[in-house]
Amino acid sequence: MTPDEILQGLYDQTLVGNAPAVLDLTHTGLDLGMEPQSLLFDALIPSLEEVGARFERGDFFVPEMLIAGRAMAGAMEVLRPLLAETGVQTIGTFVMGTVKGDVHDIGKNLVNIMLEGAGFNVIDLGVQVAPEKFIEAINEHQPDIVGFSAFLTTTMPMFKANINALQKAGLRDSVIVMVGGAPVTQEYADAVGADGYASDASACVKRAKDLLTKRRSLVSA
Ligand code: B12
Repeated sequence: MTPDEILQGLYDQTLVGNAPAVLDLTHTGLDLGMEPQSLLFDALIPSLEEVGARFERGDFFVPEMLIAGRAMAGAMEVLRPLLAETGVQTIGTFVMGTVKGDVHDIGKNLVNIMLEGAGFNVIDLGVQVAPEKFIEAINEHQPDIVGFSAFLTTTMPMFKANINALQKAGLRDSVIVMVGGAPVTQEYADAVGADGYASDASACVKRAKDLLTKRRSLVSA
């Protein structure tokens, strides 16, 4: 198989939720020397975007979204250690979770992988994380940054609820708040009072590092 055939196959098989084929193609691509990033950004993610577009048009329903998501998640398990491969020292601690009421975790998991690859110690609280659970984790792990992920317009208001909970617990000034997820925008992040937003995993890493550097230079000044 050629690299182009692998990418096309990954795209097509993710679209129809054929998890075993996606896994096979992932392994074949890697055996051929293809970059894990290419498998992810040139095939798997575009395919899930198409799944979302079809769902929106009414051509796909929840079961199709679910099996496509599962097929992608299987490939991610193989790609995870390769994407996160790093020799760098820990540069900070990042507590991450998908907000209460929301079960989407593929985007969050991808962000986690990239953060780990960049040297962050990531504590993943999973999905449907209630404000109290974020507070508990912040008290326990004293992270530099907390990240809230939301993929539904109906769960995005949990950002504000989480930030209010941080304020109430007296923790708002001790942790940088980042938000993200498919429907989130910079304007929305600003409106809820988050410190940072990023539209994708690599932008998140860059923004996280910038925010951390800024915070540390303020503290030491
Ligand atoms: C797969 C999927 C599912 C799967 C989730 C599986 C899983 N384990 O995650 C299942 C089937 C469970 C599901 C369920 C539902 N879904 Co859904 N789902 C999707 C789909 C197709 C893909 C999402 C995805 O994983 N994308 C891939 C990743 C890589 O996306 P990404 O946005 O590029 O991620 C990047 C950024 O968001 C960012 N990021 C993410 N998190 C964070 C956090 C921080 C801090 C930062 C800085 C950045 C950041 O970095 C990521 C990596 O680069 C989307 C369509 C879409 N295009 O998004 C719909 C979509 C999100 N779902 C949608 C809907 C409506 C639902 C349901 C309500 C359907 C229903 N009627 O039941 C339920 C809700 C369940 C719930 N309570 O959460 C809608 C949301 C519409 C809206 N605006 O609210 C979408 C947009 C589909 C659509 N076009 O209508 N879904």
